[in-house]
Amino acid sequence: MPIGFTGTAVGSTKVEQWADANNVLNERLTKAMEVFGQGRARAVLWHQGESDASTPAQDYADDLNSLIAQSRTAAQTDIPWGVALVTNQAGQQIVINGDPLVFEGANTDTLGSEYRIGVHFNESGLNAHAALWFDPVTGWIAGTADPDVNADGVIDVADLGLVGGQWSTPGRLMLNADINFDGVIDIADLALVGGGWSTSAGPSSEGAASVPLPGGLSVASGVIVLVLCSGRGTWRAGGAPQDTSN
Ligand SMILES: [Ca+2]
Ligand SMILES: [Ca+2]
Repeated sequence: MPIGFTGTAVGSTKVEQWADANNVLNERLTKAMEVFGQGRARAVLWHQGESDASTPAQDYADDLNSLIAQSRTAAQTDIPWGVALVTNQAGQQIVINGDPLVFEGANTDTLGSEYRIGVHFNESGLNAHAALWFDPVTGWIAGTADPDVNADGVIDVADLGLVGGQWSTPGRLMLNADINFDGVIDIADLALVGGGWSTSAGPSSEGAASVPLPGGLSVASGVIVLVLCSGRGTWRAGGAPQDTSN
């Protein structure tokens, strides 16, 4: 599955600013959803919290839940979110635990001073941050394995044909039949088609199925929107909230 990334982050920002529908930050995210169109943005990765070190956890969660709801309205689908654990971990955990379409992202509070210049990540820190996202994102993708390869809303002989046609290969760019994302099309992918036979496709293909391409093909690829903000103030390992007000 080809995936692109686009960044919408702004440093030194608070979650309440992002949640405010009249704030330009809010518009940055919702506009990105609208630009890519229904179902084409497949996830939002959220790394923010250093500027909310002193924000009560429930307030943080309320604002982030509000932003997530607004993003889904703009995306016209229940877009999944990956929420990083950074500084205000209590607030982030409320959101992660309360929404089945939110998965736990990178825990960057584990990155110590050797990865930072003050509160900000140095080059090693940025690389380590990216690496910390790898397992959560690949785990989420694997968990959303969708045997409706051609995204037409039904799992049938057409999907079986795509698996057979790409057998023992890594798959092709469009209509890739590597359903479980393990790098090869084999019996495991076939089993996923069989297991979902003649059922409606799951929610992960909604939207993708409605994106027509020349020749009547549709595409199950998409874009991941990044909101990976740097912080203002201080950072402390373990994520215990602390006052960062100026
Ligand atoms: Ca299908
Ligand atoms: Ca496979």
